[in-house]
Amino acid sequence: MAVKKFEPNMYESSWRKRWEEEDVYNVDNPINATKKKYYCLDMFPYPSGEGLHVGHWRGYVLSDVWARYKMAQGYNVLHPMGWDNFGLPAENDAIRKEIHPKISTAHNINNMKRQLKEIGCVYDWSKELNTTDPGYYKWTQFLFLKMFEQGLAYQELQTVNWCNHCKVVLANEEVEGGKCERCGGTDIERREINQWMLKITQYADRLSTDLDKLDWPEKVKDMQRNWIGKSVGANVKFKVKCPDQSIEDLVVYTTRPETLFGVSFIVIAPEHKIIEKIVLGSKQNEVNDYIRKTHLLSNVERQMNKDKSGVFTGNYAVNPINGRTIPIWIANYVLKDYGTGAIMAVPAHDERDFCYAAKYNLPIIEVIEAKNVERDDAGILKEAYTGEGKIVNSDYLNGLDIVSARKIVIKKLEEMGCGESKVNFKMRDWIFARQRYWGEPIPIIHCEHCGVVPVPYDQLPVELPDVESYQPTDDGSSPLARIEEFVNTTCPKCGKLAKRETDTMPQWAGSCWYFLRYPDVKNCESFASKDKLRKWLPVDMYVGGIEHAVLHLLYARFWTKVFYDLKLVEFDEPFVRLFNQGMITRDSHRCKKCNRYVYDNEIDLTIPKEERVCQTCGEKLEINCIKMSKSKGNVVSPDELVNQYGTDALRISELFVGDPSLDAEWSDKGIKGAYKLLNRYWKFLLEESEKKVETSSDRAKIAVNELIKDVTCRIESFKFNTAIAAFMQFINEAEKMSGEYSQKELDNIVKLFGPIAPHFAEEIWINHFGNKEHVFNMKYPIYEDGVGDNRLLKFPVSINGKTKFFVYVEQGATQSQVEDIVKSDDSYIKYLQGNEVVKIIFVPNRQINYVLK
Ligand code: ANZ
Ligand code: ZN
Repeated sequence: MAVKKFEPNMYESSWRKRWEEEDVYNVDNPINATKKKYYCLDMFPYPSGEGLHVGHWRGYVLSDVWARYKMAQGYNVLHPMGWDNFGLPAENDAIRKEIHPKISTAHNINNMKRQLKEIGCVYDWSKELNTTDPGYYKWTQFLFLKMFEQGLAYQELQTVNWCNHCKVVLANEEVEGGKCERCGGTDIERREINQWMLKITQYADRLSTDLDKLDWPEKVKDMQRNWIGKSVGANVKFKVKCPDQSIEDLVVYTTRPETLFGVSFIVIAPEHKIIEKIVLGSKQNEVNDYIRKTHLLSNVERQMNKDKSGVFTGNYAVNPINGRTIPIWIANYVLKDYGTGAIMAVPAHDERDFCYAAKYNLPIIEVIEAKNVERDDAGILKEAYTGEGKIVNSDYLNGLDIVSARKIVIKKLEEMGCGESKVNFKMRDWIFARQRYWGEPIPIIHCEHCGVVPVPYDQLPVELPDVESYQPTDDGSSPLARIEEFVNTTCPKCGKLAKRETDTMPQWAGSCWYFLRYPDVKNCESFASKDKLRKWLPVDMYVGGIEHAVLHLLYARFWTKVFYDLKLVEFDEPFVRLFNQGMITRDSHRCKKCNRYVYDNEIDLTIPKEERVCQTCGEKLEINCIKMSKSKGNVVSPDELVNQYGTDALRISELFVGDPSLDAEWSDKGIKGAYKLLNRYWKFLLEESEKKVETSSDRAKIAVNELIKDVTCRIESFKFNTAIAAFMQFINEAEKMSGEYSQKELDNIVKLFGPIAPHFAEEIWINHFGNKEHVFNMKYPIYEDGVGDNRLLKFPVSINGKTKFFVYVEQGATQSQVEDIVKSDDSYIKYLQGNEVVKIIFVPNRQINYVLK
């Protein structure tokens, strides 16, 4: 019986067309009304002009398999897509090509949308959104004003990182080793400007502790915890007598108050205000010199600086716990913005303090008994001891452990009015402004009489005006500052002439709340209706790369918490579950001499790696397997692969390339294997169906039932690669049992394919099996206990310890019975015939293992 040939290109695009026409993925479609909701979200893409490569595909395929699997479980799945369209890349790109960002990004979106549609995802395009659409950023501005009203948005003079090449202030995370990460090399200059800030620090504690309630990878939670940097300790007050005889309080922050008896000096940051008052006259010149020198260094250099230089102020402070006087030093290893900008140095138990004490010959007082350590002849530690131990040399604390001593010291300090427990955070407030064109205008008006006035809500959006030159200005102000019609306005309070804020919001703004908008994208009355928010949020599954582990995810959590406090939303965490997909890597070729990456079309990939040379200069190429990226010349485009093998084959090879959570090296062989696999199933399913078998054999029932179990539990645990492996293994057994499958078993196999190869499953389901309903609206098959003859077992046959195939044997079968069945199996010829068997290990009802010579 000849069945129709497997030709995916004959049906894949027409299925996509039909799904779109029928609007099957629209969650508001009445057929979905009674189902439970499930919100599956991909991280917001930025529409770059480069188009998608197979590395991008992976993330989209992974989340689509999950979304389709949830649909097959009976959920109404919202899987939306949109464009994070503002920001520097779009702006720089547009400047380079001399096209207005509006036009170039629209072009990019069209291209990317076409490419995304080829993946066959269940995106509900009726919910598409774009952050540069005034109907969207109206609400970004609205939410900004809500924060402004709460005092969470404020202006402050900031020393900023300025890149003279990009003409832009950089966030700290955009600075790498003192250089601009955007243009990859310009030295950063420090400038003072008045910046809009968001007070994320007010939420630091909740952002840190609420991580505990999230079903996120531990790694990401740790990265956020470290970023927030919650530190529990105490502030301790030391008295200082100034040269003018007045007494000043010098407050230090310490996480180790139990070491207070071991303090041998104090160190303050060179910027500390108290310096003006406490330095002795004789030391003044030396101190001034030192401070001038540190100011020449950037913050980055100061932190990298291994040399613990410093200067003595000539003055002393009094330790409140024992009245001892200790010298006060100034050194740049103490940061001005952390804690109180002053520390109590305990060289015996802190490495930095130890180095400093060693260098300047300051005393080292051991207060935690150090065991098994090196000491000099006088018994002094040779390095800082940071471990556990009993307290020593500390009067009434002696003999206590660290934790109890800490409690006692804090209590004592509080009684004396000399200190208190204190929590600090490393995280700083968020600079929320850019002096650039392509962003949401900050909806603020500056009035000479009334000061900073918010634009009234009914005047939103403040639209981004069209400009002729969107190039940044040399003096650092936004290009908007040049447009008089935009800048000049009247004050909403007093009606007099006033000026608009010309800074725009940073790249991150639009993605801080987009997940709230998707369910209700067209709402003009509010950023989203209460009903829709209640129905759809929070997001059940968020899928994206680990590169967003900190900033985007932290910012989105922060905004959500603010809106929760304002009763704008009813949940305080936006993403219940998070999945980070690994990246696709591939060999990149680089010529050191020409200092450039060499593209595939300039290399003969069939010759061995060691022999590949640069065509321009003949130099041997440096080959590294790194993240796929256009700039590294190692991308593989999906377009040709889809043309040749079809979307489903590419989907399967993306899934099979490795554990979804880990990086994986791309191999062009994968797609051939995937195509073959689909081809085999195609033939098998169509041929078996034509046989019209009434009831399946027991072993066929068991085999399909086992496949259901393997595939579902592997999808559940996000191990999609092993789910594909289950399909591969099954077909080997299945072909041997030809003629034993009824339609019911075949139907289940097709349904299992639904989330993975949706076009393939739909084509067979409807056009060959004659069903009317879409396959993705069918319930996913469920593993059943006690299928088939209860006495029949699916029995693994191993060769040298590795399972190679399965046979079906009766419960309790003896070794010789099993051996006979193995001999009669088709796979016997392939694996065993003609080989010398040294030993057979048989475990009744479990397995048989042939050890070959
Ligand atoms: C005494 C002490 C003894 C300390 C000891 C450590 C070990 P985290 O966990 O990072 O919060 N410190 C405080 N403010 C600082 C500043 N502005 N710049 C540099 N260092 C600062 O660490 C807090 C500890 O770092 C504090 O505890 C303080 O040194 C130092 F055996 O105080 B400790
Ligand atoms: Zn006014």
